[in-house]
Amino acid sequence: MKKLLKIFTALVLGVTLLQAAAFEKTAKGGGTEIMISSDKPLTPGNNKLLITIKDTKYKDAKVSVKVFMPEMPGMPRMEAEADATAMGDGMYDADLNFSMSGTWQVWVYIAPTDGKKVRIKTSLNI
Ligand SMILES: [Cu+2]
Repeated sequence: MKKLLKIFTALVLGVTLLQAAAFEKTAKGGGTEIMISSDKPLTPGNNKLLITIKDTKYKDAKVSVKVFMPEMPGMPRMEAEADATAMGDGMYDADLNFSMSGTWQVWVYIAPTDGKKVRIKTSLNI
């Protein structure tokens, strides 16, 4: 019975963790690492991205995100930008509109209160 309870608890925990982030990706740049995640699967249109910065030296940083898709045959360059909202504990929320499906370049800017601004480049598929 105890064993069953353990298995059940593990299952519930597992499902909870899965629901916690439908999308997750780490990216590195400027000597630091961030995690980009989303509660919901990414879709064309509005998405809320959560940026987690582990490095405590960026605790009170201003974070902004630029996403873009370079020009494609018969299609202009597409771009969206957002200032992220600080949620505490190195977490930042950014609302971004991805105007179509495909591969998007993601540039995350971290501007510490004191020191050099950092840019982290990555990409994601929608
Ligand atoms: Cu495109």
